[in-house]
Amino acid sequence: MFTRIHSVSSMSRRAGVAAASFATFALLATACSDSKSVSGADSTSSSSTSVAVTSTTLAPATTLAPTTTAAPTTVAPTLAPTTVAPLPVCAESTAPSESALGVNVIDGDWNGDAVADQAVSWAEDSGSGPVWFVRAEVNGGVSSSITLGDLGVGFAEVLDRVDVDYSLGAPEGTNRDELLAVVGSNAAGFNLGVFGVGADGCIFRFDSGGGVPFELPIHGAAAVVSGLICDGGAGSQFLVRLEAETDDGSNWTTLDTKIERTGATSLGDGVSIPGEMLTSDAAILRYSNAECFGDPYF
Ligand SMILES: [Ca+2]
Ligand SMILES: [Ca+2]
Repeated sequence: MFTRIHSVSSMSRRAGVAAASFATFALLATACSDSKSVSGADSTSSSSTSVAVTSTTLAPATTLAPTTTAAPTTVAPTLAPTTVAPLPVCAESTAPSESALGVNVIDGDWNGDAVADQAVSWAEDSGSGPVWFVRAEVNGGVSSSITLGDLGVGFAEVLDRVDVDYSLGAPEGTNRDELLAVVGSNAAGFNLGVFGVGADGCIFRFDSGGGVPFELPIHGAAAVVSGLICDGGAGSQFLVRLEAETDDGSNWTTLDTKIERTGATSLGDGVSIPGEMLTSDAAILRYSNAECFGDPYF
């Protein structure tokens, strides 16, 4: 076909050239048109591709090996430094020696913290006679003592815990046991003393108001007797001094006196209740002894 085109007239050739040019133009136009078409097709294709990508199922993500979780480190809370109150320094803190005599020990809660404490009484041989002591040992607190000294023919012996002022519902720590002890003798019996541990943590001996040591005689003479009981009721507890006397050995007049705490370290007489008894009344025996919710101490 190309050969046949070369064999026609120049007119034809021009026409052919024209045709060729036209064809070229047409081809260019077509190419241009194709370009637009391709361009449009590309847009469409691009759009289609976008949709295709969207619908493509993604390959599952690579499963990562689980990260080992480190156990949380427990950090102990930092405690605020505890301020420990220094233990009190008491006037005396004598302890029984290895050669102590007449040692006696009782339990009680002298500081009212519901933890049992101890008290001890004993004597030390001074070379000219025994010197007696009473000591309170507070668990978690201090141990302090009182020197009773030379008691002559008498002796000291802690007997029991008592309460001279128990009150139900009293502020915590204020219901403290007091301790009852023999602190000497009298012509017909023993003298009792009452001790306690004060707010300062040290032992003290109750006085009768003027610095004179408070003493309760337990006395069993023929016509005059005296004793002590612990009593209480309605959430209270206290000591009661019992006294009785007789003129004929058969009829007794009695006096029950409540002992009240009249100060931080003092005891005094409160209300008294008079009465009468016969020697044949079993209860008269209480008037010459001491007991606190149990068997008589003597
Ligand atoms: Ca205690
Ligand atoms: Ca008390």
